[in-house]
Amino acid sequence: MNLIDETLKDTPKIPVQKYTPKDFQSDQDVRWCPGCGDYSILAQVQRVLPELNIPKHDIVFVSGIGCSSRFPYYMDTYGFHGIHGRAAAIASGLKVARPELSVWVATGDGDGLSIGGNHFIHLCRRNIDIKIILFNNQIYGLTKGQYSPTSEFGKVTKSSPYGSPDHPFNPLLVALGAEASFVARGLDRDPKLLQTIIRRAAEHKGTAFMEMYQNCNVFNDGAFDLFTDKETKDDNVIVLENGKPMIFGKEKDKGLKLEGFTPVAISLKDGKHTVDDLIVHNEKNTMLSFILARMTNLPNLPRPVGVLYAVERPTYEHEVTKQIESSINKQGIGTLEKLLAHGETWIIK
Ligand SMILES: Cc1ncc(C[n+]2csc(CCOP(=O)(O)OP(=O)(O)O)c2C)c(N)n1
Ligand code: SF4
Repeated sequence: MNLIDETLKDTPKIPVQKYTPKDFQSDQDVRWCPGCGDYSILAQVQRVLPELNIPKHDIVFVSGIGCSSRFPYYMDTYGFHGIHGRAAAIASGLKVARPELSVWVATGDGDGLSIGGNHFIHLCRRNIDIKIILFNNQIYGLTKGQYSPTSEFGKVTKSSPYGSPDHPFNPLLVALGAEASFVARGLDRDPKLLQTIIRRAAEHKGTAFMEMYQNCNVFNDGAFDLFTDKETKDDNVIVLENGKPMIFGKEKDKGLKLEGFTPVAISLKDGKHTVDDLIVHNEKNTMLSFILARMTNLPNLPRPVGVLYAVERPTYEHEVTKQIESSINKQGIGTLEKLLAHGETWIIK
């Protein structure tokens, strides 16, 4: 017994024509502020999707509420603009009911980690095959500049005029702690890196979490300049590549080594170190992924970007479908009446 509607099986899986990025642009005016980092992320998603050869009618973008959550309007695919914080819940229901769809979540740091934090961790834990793009601008954009769960300690905003007294969430650590099977970080001003991450996430079977640093040039301008500006980027960012030693710096003259569990930045020109001393990136190493994610909060270390972690494990929808199919094979298709009258029942007199 197959749970997927038999009629859907006839839906052609191969697009009739080869798509181009333009095919994924909707007829809606994009209403983000000029210069907003959201544009770049949208453009890279539209660039990568044609490569995936998934028919447009099998793709769904689900969002909550926020500037970034306007994303589904701008994609010429199916979409669902949900309610604040509930994109993960809506997308989970959709993917479990229709496992053949390619389901994506577009969410903000407020939407996904504050009001939606609980749904987010359970989506990661269950490993439902959903791609999550978290637009992290470290601020509430749509509601005009209140501090968010990723805003830094001491941040002065409209809702924290004397500085935020909150310790911020580290989205990568939250996702890893909830056991997401794919965890990556991208930068809005690095289109190539974004494309690599989006492509890898799309190919991953399981919950793929992508934190995207996104500049809100109206309410939190320059939050990530150190990591995106041409002048400072190379010395402050380390681009992770699986199987490669961790080298960074404008002149590729710096590296990362481990002293116990502590990552340390070293010079490759000091005569004391060679490439052999450096950490070799391994996307399947759980401990290493935590060490890399934790570097976000440590001073004097470059910010890791790229794919931190990618492992295969069974998806929730696969397990659920298997269980239902095996029950139906054993017991036949049930009815609501049979279910209500089954097992322990009482007659109240
Ligand atoms: C239940 C509920 N609470 C609060 C709001 C107000 N609200 C709308 S968007 C938003 C935060 C958006 O920030 P973020 O998710 O970081 O997205 P951004 O706008 O920065 O892309 C809030 C608090 C709401 N719409 N619904
Ligand atoms: S308020 Fe900020 S996040 Fe929202 S559209 Fe404008 S620049 Fe982008």
